[in-house]
Amino acid sequence: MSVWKLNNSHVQYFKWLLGSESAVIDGVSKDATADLEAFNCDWMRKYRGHTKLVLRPRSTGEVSRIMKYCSDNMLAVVPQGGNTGLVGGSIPVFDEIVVSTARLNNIRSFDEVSGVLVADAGCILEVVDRHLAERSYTFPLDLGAKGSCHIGGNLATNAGGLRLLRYGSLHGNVLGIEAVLPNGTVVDELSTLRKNNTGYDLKQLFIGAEGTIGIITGVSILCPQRPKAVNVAYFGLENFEKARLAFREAKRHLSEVLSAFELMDGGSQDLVEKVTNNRPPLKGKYPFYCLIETSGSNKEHDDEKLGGYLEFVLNEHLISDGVLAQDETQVRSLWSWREGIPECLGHWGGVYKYDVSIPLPELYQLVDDTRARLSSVGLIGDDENFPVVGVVGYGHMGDSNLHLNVSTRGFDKEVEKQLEPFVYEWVQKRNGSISAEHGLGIAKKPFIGYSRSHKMLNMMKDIKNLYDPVRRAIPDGLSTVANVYNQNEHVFQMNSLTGRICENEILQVGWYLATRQLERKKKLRAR
Ligand code: FAD
Ligand code: 2HG
Ligand code: ZN
Repeated sequence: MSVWKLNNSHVQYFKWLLGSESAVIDGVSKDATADLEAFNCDWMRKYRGHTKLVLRPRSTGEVSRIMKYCSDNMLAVVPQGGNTGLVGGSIPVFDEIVVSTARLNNIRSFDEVSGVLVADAGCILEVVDRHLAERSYTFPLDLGAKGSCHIGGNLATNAGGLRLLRYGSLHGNVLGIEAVLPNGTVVDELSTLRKNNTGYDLKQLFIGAEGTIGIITGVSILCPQRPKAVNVAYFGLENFEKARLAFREAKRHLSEVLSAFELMDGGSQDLVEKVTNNRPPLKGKYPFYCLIETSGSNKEHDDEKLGGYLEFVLNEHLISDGVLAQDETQVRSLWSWREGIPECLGHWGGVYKYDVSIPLPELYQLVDDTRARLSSVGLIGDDENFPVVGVVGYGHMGDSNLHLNVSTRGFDKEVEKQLEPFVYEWVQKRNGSISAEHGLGIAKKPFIGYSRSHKMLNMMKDIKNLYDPVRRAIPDGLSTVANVYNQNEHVFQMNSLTGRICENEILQVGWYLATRQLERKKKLRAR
C-alpha cells in the first residue's frame, strides 16, 4: 500500500531527482524552519503553513517526475509562485510539499512581429515586462505585486489587475499553456496561434483554476505594443454617483485611449497618507478619488482628448478638483496612491479582504453598510480598545470590481463573525461574485455556493476528479464534512494536488478510510 507520511526516503529521492542541494529545502531530515518560513507564510500573514519540504524544479520534466512520484506515493502538493496571492491558496496549510516555480524562469522566445511571448511559468511579471519594454511591447496585465508574482501564478489566479479595462482578461490573451497534471502527464499546448477552433479550448481550464488540476510550467501569451503616450490624472469627487458618471463620461470621451479607471475612497487615501507620510496629490479632502489613465500612440491626440474630458467633467461639476501628471515621476507618484493601498492597510496588523463584483450602481454601498454594521456593535475606533482601524473601499471601477478592506489591529474572531457571512449574503442578493479576481484559495472556498449553483459546483468537482484521481479516492462523506468547516485548518484545500498527508485528526481519519478503501479494492481486483 502507498506510503502517506513524508519520510527521509522521499526526500532522498527528490534530492537525487533534482540533483542539487539548493533545489530541495529539506525540513524532514533536519531543522530548516528559517528557510521554510517564506513558503509557510502568506503575504497578509494570515495563513500559516506546515510544510517540511520545498522542491524547486528547473524544468517541466522535473515537475513531471515530482508529480508522478507524489501521485504514486499519495503525497500532497501545493504549487507556489511568488506567494503574493490574497486568499491563502499557495500556503501548505497542512503539511503538503511545496512545488515552487521560482527556478522555472526562462523567457523562451518573443516574436517581435506577432507580439507572442513564450516563457516559463516562474518568470516574475516585472522581469517579463522589462524584457518586453526593451522591444516596445508590454505584458497585457499589470498589478501592484508585479515585482514578486510569477506569470504562472497570474494565470493560475486569472489575475485581473489595473488594466483589464484595456487589455481584457487573461482568458483572451493566453494562447497556449504547458502544464503537468497530478499524475505527471505533461500537457503540451504551448500554441502560438491566435485562432484554433479544433475542439474544446482546454487550456482555459487551467486559467483561474488555482492549481487544482495541474501545475502550469509554460505560458504563451499575446502582448500588445507598449503605449508611447501615457497620461495620468487624479481627481476628487463629492460622492459615488459622481464617480459613476465620471466613468461613463470617460468611456464616452476617451474610448480607445482609456486604459485604467480606478476608484479610491477618502478613507483609503487617508490611511495611505498616515502610513507613508507623503503629501496627498490634492489640497482638499474628498469622500472619493479616481485615477484615470490614457495610453496611446500619439501624445498630442491623447492630450487633446483628455483635456476635453477634464474640461467637461469640471464644467458639469462631476469632479471637484484634479491634477494631471506632468512627467514620468508624477505618473508613478499618482499611481502610488492607488497601488500602495494594499500594503498600507496591513500596517496595523491584520486586514479582512473582500474582492467582489457588484453591478456598478451599488458598488460602494457594500462599504457603507459594512462600516455601519461594525460601528453599530462598537468595533471601530481610533485607539487600541477597538479592533477595527478603518473600513475602506477601492478598486477597479472600470470592471465593477470593489475591494472592501477592513483594516484591523490584528485578526479578530469578533470582527470576522460580523463580516461573514454578512458580506457574502449581501453580494449574493445583488447577483454579484464573492471573488472577482483573487480566486477562492482557502479563504473563499467555503463560500463558493454564494456565487455558483450546485450544478456548476458538481461540474467543477467532476473535472477535478477526472484530472486528480488520487484525490477522488477520498470518500465523499469526508469531503463534505471537511467542506462545512469554516476553519482554515479544517478546510479541504482545493488546490492540493493528489493526496494529502495531514496532521489534522479529521483528515487523518479520512486518509485512513481512503487508504483502507484502496487496499480493499486492490485485494478484490487481485482475487
Ligand atoms: P501564488 O500566490 O504563489 O499562488 C496563487 C495560487 O495559484 C495558489 O493557489 C497557487 O497554488 C497557484 N499557483 C501558483 N503558481 C502556479 C502554477 N505555476 N501552476 C498552477 N498553480 C499555481 N490580483 C489581481 O487579480 N489583481 C490585482 O490588482 C492584484 N493586486 C495585488 C497587489 C498586491 C500588493 C498583492 C500582494 C496581490 C495582488 N493580487 C492581485 C493578488 C494576485 O492573485 C497575485 O498577486 C498573483 O496573481 C499571484 O501570483 P503568484 O505567483 O504570487 O501566485
Ligand atoms: C488591488 O487591486 C489588488 O490592489 C489587491 O487586487 C486588493 O488588497 C486588496 O484587497
Ligand atoms: Zn484588484
